[in-house]
Amino acid sequence: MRAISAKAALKQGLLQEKWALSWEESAVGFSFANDIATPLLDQIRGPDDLKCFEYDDLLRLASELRAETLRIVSETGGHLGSSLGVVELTVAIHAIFSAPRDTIIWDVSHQCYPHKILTGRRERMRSLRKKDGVSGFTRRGESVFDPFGAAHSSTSISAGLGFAAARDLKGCEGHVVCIIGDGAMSAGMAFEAMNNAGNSGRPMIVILNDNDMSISESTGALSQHLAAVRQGTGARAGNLFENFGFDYRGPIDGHDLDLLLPLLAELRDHRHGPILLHVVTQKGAGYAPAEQAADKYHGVNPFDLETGVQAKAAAKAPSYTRVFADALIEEARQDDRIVAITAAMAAGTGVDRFQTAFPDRAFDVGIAEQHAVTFAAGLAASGMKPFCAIYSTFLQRAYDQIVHDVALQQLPVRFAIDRAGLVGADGPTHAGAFDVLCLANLPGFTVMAASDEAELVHMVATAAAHDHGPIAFRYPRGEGTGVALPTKGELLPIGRGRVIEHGSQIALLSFGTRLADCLKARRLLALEGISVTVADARFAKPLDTELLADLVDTHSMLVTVEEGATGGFGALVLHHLANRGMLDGRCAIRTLTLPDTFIAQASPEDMYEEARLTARHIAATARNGLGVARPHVDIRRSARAGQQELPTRLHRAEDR
Ligand SMILES: Cc1ncc(C[n+]2csc(CCOP(=O)(O)OP(=O)(O)O)c2C)c(N)n1
Repeated sequence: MRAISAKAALKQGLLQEKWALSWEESAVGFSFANDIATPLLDQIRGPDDLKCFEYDDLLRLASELRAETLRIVSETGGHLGSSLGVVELTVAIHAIFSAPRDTIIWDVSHQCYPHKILTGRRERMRSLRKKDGVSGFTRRGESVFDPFGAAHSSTSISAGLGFAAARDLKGCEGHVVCIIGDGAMSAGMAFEAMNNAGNSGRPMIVILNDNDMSISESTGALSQHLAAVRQGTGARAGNLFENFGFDYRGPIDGHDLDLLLPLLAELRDHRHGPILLHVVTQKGAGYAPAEQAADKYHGVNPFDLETGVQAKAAAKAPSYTRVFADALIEEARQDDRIVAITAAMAAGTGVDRFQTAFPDRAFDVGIAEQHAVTFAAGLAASGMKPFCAIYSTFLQRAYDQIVHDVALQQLPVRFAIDRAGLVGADGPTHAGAFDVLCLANLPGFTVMAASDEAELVHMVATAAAHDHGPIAFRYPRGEGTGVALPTKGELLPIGRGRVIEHGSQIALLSFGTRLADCLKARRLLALEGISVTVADARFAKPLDTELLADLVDTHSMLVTVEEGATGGFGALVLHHLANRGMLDGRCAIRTLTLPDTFIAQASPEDMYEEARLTARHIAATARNGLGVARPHVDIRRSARAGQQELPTRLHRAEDR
């Protein structure tokens, strides 16, 4: 790595003129070297150190902070564009306010890297998003400077109002500052909070960081309104926020410390009710490859600082997301009632591909999962075939809409649940753990999980044809298994699983993509002479009761395996078997689920290792269980002879 001057960086198109100036002033040069000089940043042990800096020093500090953020994320990967956009804002906030006495809350908190660097975590930043490392989001357990954890959006104003109310009730001092993006501001929860905060009259500060970007471009009327305000062509934004009971300042350039510092000082001294400062920033600011990218480098892999090119392992198979999108496009060619809905995750869910094919039939409703679901319910009630493509973790926000608006009315909304299971570096806030137990316990819901990408194609077709109530199918983050893809999806018989491999002693019943690990476990057990059946349940609801009866009758041991929390597929299997008297002294049963903990960030492989859901763990569970299971007898024959004749043996508690 070499250090180059700002002029050279400018020439190479890595830097725009506006930023080159501050690089030049900072006298550190635009450096790609790992040992870049950061003399001012080196003096910062915590935010109080900023208080001794003069204005010029703060300007230089911002340059160093931007360089440091870039350098770290180029090595670790992570949320870059949003962090680059708030460098000056972060410096200004910590120069004016006194965290942790003042409460600083970052909405979503994917933009918190500069904040972490300034609040004593600089040395640990290379462990960002890694196992046992610094979280990519604010986390209460990580630092006193993170008073409130986040990762899902639009929570900051509600939480901030909670802090403000507690402060007032306890008779304490301290400012509450919430920084929220224009994307996050569009969600219902932010408006609910403003409605409450504006009426409360409690002093608190909301900084609206308006970069006119969500992950993709911002959508919706609020976004248009803010654009008009920025351009000075429409109503003052103040009207909107003032009508909610907030004082309003702005819009101002959020990269201009000259403007930011005095305004924040004014806000600090403003003690009369809530106030909103509207700052305009640029996502990816100060790094040309980010500024020019369509997604402004929202989330990046490690990348080459000189070129901006991200490291990417060659894909061995298409991603599940892509397979879903392409399968849906195929179905939509045959049926013009099919429409796709995303809540601000067009690229993440593949709805962007669908939108390219059918611009009028794709809806990006903004960060609004609740609305997305009820909007889909309205479409379904009108005879359309809505596919709501939402990550498992974000679907949590729309549970009442799923129950009340969809399930209760038995409306055929199709839920395409992406990122099911553990997701890796984003950690527990993004794990898709709870959708099965939430959905499969609702009357009339059909719930499927794809075991590979070919199955996903079939499930898209099955969902498209399913008009008798809500139906969901889940699939994980990342690449498929590489199986051949069918040219056309087949209709799966509802509530029917399939046996993949036949054996005689142990049955592994998988729901989802742990099927591959079950097959590996089968091979491991075969080495020990243990004969294993592997089945793919396909459905958690309705359960394939015939398959279950068959597996229980003909094996000494049944192990269910799923990438979800307890209370899901395995629990439904146990309920069914228990209530039919099929646990009474028959086959030993174990249910492998995610453990009853929130698993910390790590690679997906490490997370599954911790969850004890790998082939090795499946084999060990089966082997241990077989040790206590009674030897297999042909139970089916005995059962036919009369249940009372069956040997009684208590089902042992799970001993994982
Ligand atoms: C409830 C919820 N839905 C979706 C997301 C995924 N998401 C993460 S960041 C983001 C965009 C946020 O945009 P904005 O608030 O404007 O911040 P910016 O990245 O532009 O700084 C989205 C949709 C989320 N974090 N939470």
